[in-house]
Amino acid sequence: MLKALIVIDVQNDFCPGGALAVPGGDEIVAGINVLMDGFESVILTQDWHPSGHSSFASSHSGTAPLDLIDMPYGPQMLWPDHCVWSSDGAKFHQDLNLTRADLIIRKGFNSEIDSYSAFFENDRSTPTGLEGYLRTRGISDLTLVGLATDFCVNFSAQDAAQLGFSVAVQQNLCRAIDIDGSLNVAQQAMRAVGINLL
Ligand code: VGL
Ligand code: ZN
Repeated sequence: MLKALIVIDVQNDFCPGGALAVPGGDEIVAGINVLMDGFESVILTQDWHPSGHSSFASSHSGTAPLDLIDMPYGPQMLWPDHCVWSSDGAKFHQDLNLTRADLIIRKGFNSEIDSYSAFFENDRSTPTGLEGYLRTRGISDLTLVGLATDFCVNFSAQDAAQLGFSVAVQQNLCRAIDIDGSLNVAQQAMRAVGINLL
């Protein structure tokens, strides 16, 4: 039984000063680096959007960040432009230890579909390939940390649990966007599918 640490989206745009800054996003970096030592495998995710991505409010006339729009796959929250391919904002926080990463998985690169989860895009059916990577390596236990607790960590953790992985979220090494109680909703949903909230 192999254990992996999955570090979600610890990128400049989600840290203070970034385009979609999560409060305290930079505070978790040192603790994540220390936690890496306890895992056989470390996997990083990187939100990675082409410019003009359909999740950006700037791509739709008459909309603002945090508006909800109807996409072919369902409702989608709009965001400021963030984590655009090769921008500084898309880079990992400069203090994050990249050396231990076995795999860096990028998501959200499909212009027409956002991807909060590290497993499936927001149409809930297009796979990123992470499930196959984990299964073929015999990794069954996942601990998730990173940004943001209520979006990408939440969606990734729920998908992992639904796929049958044993999942924990180490909350002190996560930070939330928390829009209209979204953190509380996410915590309830994660508990309901058997995720261990540490
Ligand atoms: C995220 C909104 C848009 C996240 C990514 O990493 O939680 N949130 N893109
Ligand atoms: Zn994004």
